[in-house]
Amino acid sequence: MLENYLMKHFNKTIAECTDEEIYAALLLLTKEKATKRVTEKGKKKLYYISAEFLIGKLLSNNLINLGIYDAIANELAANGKSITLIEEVEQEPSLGNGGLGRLAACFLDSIATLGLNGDGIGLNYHLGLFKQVFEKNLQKETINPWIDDHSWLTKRDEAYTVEFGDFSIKSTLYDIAVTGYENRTNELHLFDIDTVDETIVKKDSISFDKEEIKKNLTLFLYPDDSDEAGNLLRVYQQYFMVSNAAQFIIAEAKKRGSNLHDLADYAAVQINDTHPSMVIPELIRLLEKEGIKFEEAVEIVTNTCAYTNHTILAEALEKWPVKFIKKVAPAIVPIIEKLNDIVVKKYDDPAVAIIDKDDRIHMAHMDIHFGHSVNGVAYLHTEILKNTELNKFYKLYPEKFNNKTNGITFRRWLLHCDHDLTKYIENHIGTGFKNDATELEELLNYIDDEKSLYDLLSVKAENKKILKNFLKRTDGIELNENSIFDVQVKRLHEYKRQQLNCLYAIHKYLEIKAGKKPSTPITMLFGAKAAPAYTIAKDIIHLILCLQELTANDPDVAPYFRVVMVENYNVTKAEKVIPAADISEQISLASKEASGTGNMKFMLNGAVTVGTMDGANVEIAQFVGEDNIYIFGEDSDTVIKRYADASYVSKDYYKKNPVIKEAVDFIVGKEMMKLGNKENLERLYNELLNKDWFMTFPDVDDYFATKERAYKDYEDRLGWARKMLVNIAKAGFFSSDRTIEEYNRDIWKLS
Ligand code: 26V
Repeated sequence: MLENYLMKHFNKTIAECTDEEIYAALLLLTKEKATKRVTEKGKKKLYYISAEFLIGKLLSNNLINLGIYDAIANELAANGKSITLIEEVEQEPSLGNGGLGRLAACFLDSIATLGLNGDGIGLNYHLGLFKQVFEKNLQKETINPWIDDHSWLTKRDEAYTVEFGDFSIKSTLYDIAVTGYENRTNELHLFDIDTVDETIVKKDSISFDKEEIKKNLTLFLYPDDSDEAGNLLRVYQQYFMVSNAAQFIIAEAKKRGSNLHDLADYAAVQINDTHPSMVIPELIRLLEKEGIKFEEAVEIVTNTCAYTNHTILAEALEKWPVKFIKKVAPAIVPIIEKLNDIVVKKYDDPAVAIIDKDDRIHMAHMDIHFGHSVNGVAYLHTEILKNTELNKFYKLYPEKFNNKTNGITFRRWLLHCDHDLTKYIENHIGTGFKNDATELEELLNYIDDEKSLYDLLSVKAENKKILKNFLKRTDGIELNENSIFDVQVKRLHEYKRQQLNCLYAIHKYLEIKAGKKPSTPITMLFGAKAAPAYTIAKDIIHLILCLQELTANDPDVAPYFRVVMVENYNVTKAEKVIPAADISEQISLASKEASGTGNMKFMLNGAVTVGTMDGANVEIAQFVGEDNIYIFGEDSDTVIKRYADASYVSKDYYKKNPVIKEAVDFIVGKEMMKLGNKENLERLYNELLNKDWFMTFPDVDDYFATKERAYKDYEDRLGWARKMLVNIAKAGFFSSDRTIEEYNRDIWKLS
């Protein structure tokens, strides 16, 4: 297939082409095949609006979804080429940050796979999220240009005008095809402007003039918001995204036959966290311009829009000062004020108002009052929203609240990233699980079959070797493939408690120095980016990197125990790390991780979770049963109570518990001071000792003991393989196909 294509278009054989040329040809071939599939169906269409789409590289995934991966891989191999090396030519799109953006990408895959008519809408950030490099054991941010001559972006003719307070600007639209698995093709629409100027970014940094909106509007995802100009830029980005979205949605609905009074029958809008919330007043504004009265426009928009909440952390819930919106999008200010008036007249409680006494607009409040659905992203998270964080709103609108436990696409997180495990599963239960993930349960028939269990261990061992070779090449890291791979990869945030894992690393290091050697060597692997202005998060990275250096260079310790951190953790690295993991660290402070989706990816790839009863870990625990997961720590009720009565004093734990004291003191001890910076290490030490806002210390004893238990159980290889098999078998519920079926059934109602 490929050879014919190359001959026809380039007059060359596969063997004559470079990997770059083959990549370019595959890109064209895939685009052609994708556009030949069904793209429209039904009158109603979903628009999933999101500031992030962490889509990862697309070549292999598209080949799989188009059903031609094996044919192409075999054809390449027969001509002396490797699909793996060709994959490496592709740049990973830098359009997302963490779970929220990756979830959006998994959802697009499932929407298309289920044959639903639904597109994504976002922004085409030229430099996206920063690229992380390590220098002197510190994170440094550099630019991450990802758009090259061979990108998946296709420029469209459509253009809209967005009116800001101080100027108006014409947008440009780029589309990326979203290929469903053996089904239709949808689109991801990314809006941009032609005047963006990458040269305004200072050399070797990510700093730029934040006030030059025409040049910087779509440069970066999450530009630094530590000052007013940075905050304003984020508002410019958000309004640009939703104004384009609203114009696009209305134009498409009209084309499909809507008279706009019936817009809710033609469009469903999902607001992914609060970044796109201004779509509500913007749609109302446009409907009014089309001659619809304000009251009716409000009703239409309410019936069209639905909101997903992804966090209970107060600092992450957006509240924009009215004066910002007055500057950026003055046309929607009177609309937001009228919406607030409706709320204030109806409900005599300032806590549920949209505009507060300090003149700040609570974006989530607007979504809840003027959307028809509010969902959390895991059972526990939704319960906390209903009973605590958003309780006042739940009392007003119990019918709007619903849970949609997150999911992941098995195309990327099993079929693409773990070929050997996929084959293993096919050999045991056939291929039906690819369309119905719950069929994975049939693997349980092999729970007592020793050969199957040993084969599963071999798959994992092979994946560990693949990761070893990969990290040697990309990061210069030398892994011991015979060690336990104990992995924590995710954004760096205090609530995720990488610092708790670090305290364990210190404890283990000291234990080995004192002569107590583990019977199986251990590798603790981290990957995480910290937001550029998040000081303590960067201090934690500093600590991890110092521990990496300490454990690598100590001959008493290195053979038994190593701390390792991969640089610039992204989707591409995740695809190699996750299949190789033995232990999945999901150790957030209970109540704080809305769901987590990494936890699901690890489980699906046969890693066993060490985690708290938080987010979707709760559901994972229910599915696999207590023998197949390592749960530790205080539960969410206890944590919520501790916050409510402000009873937690970290120093008390430090004083009472010698294990905690020893590990915490080590952070500022002489070994660390030799490797790291006094300022960073002391700041982190003081933070833990005097604040520890995410309550690390109360969970230390249980965490350490639980990890020891997991390491001991790992030695019983057959016993461990059983746990792996149960985790894989029970992962079916966490397919994003299931999640999307629920969104469609309860919220979107597409045919
Ligand atoms: C954002 C920020 C930005 C400012 C500093 C503090 C802070 C803390 C948290 C966040 C997270 C914003 C929303 C988000 O990314 N939530 C993630 O969504 C995932 C998909 O639903 C979910 O699996 C993760 O648990 C949740 O953290």
